Amino acid sequence: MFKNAIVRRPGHSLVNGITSSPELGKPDDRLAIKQHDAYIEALRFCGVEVTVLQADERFPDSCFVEDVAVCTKKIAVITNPGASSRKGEEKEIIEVIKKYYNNLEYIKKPGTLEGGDVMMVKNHFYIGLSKRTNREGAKQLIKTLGKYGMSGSIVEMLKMLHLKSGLAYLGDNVLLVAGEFINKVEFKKFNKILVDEDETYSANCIRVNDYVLVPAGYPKTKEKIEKAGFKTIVVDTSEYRKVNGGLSCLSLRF
Ligand code: CIR
Repeated sequence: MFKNAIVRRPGHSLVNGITSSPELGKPDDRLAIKQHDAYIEALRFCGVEVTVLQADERFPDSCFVEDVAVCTKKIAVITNPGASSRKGEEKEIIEVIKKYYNNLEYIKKPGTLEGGDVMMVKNHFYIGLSKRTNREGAKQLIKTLGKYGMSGSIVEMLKMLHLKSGLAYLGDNVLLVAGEFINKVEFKKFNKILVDEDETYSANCIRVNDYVLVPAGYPKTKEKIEKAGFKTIVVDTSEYRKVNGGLSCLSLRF
């Protein structure tokens, strides 16, 4: 069960967010705000208390708060983002995280890690080695988790931006999985829902209590999730997709 979520409002500078898909165009910042409102509403509908932080125009990608902390049952780990334009975002989350956690740990240089590369399955955390998260960062996280009776393991990856760009743990041993992760041995034990190639973006769903939030525009994935027995809520993230962001990136949930 998640009781809390933290989100940060998108700023006008979202148009300058990092993207590997410039062909999708720049985000419309007004529409992005409307979509953010709907996202918050969906989280609240799922029974989560949402803390809404003000936009921080200095950091175009700062609405993607998932990347700056890893929130577990026992501790929160403040990350060290691997993208140079995102360094410093992590400092801006500390104060609010301290309201919820007595124990804070930190990923330190030369380690880098972004929360989008960390997938929690109960007390185990899968950590993707992406362009943002290096082996040193992953090792630091595994060591820290170990101190608190939790565990972590490394997942090699090649193509996706973040681990959770292609994976979502939906609970009850069900894993939503796309692209390069479909045949990975480390995910063999899960009951997998395979995301069609033309809907890859929709692998970034989130289970929030009794619902799975699914991005708008991916009917095949939505149907598969519903067939597996989950209730869904559709949230439009079209403007965030333009800067490689999605449903998981937009909140910290704990
Ligand atoms: C970035 O490249 O850092 C942002 N434009 C998107 C971050 C998406 N976050 C995530 O997948 N957890």
